[in-house]
Amino acid sequence: MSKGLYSTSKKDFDRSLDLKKLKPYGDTMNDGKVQLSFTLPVPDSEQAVEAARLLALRMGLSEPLVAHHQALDRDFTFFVVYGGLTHTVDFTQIHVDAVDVQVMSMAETDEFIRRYFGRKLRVLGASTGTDAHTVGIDAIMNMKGYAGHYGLERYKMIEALNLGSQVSNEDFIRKAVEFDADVLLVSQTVTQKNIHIENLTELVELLEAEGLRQRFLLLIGGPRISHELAKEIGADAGFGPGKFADDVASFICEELAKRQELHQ
Ligand code: B12
Repeated sequence: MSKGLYSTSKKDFDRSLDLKKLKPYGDTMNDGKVQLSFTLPVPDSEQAVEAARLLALRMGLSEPLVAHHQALDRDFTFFVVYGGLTHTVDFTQIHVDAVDVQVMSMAETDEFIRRYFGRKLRVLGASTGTDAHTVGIDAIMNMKGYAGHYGLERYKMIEALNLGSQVSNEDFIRKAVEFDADVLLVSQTVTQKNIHIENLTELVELLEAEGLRQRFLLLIGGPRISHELAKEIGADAGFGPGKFADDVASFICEELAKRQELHQ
């Protein structure tokens, strides 16, 4: 009996979901509840709390509640605000240009490369420009991998070389030629003032100027890199959080195989 009751209430609950007017879910459908955090460059005070509440109202939160405020130092205050978002999005109209690939296991990938290319694929990676963040590129390349996904260095049919961080575009290209890379992996984490876009654009321009752009499959990644942005910049694909070595290796196989077929 309790099972029947549960399914009836679940049905009612689901019926109030309107994908054309999608809102965040807190603890009831369509309540729009969100929590956000930010810092204001003013001392912690009642006036600062009211400023945070007013800003949340202007962002479209109904009944904003400043759940937490804390002085970071004399002149800065951190806030956590809770409220109901009044805005909605039409989920049915959202189309995203995403990497669409059948993800293979490491063994399947090795077998694919052996059968299809008959040699190891060479993959060169780095975090370039002034970027000192190495964890992202390591996650994709390191032998031990990340979050249960082995990195490219562990694949028998991939020769992976990770140059680390703060590699200049010029050095990266020089090494790519010397290593005779098939694939270039570039990680960009710092996005302040669009520095990642400038640095990646420079890389693409340098490759083009040297007539090398088509020689390499160029994949970029990082916390604010989407496939769409990567394509706009002139790379072949982009990978953000939640993507691992197996996604990258599968894409490499599919794309290089496609290119090989075109040239046969
Ligand atoms: C650790 C860290 C550092 C360490 C880095 C140490 C190291 N060896 O990497 C240190 C202390 C050096 C550092 C320095 C700085 N940092 Co920092 N750092 C972080 C932190 C805490 C974690 C980043 C991380 O390791 N993520 C984990 C990895 C696994 O995630 P990921 O990079 O997204 O990678 C995944 C995907 O994106 C993808 N991927 C990534 N790269 C690639 C590449 C390819 C080819 C592919 C296919 C996929 C792929 O695969 C990965 C797995 O899914 C973040 C905050 C945070 N919590 O995220 C700030 C953060 C990234 N840092 C930030 C900043 C501002 C800085 C500094 C500028 C601070 C300063 N004022 O000095 C400096 C910059 C130094 C420099 N010259 O680059 C900001 C960036 C903000 C922005 N929008 O630019 C962040 C977001 C912190 C913040 N909230 O302000 N940082």
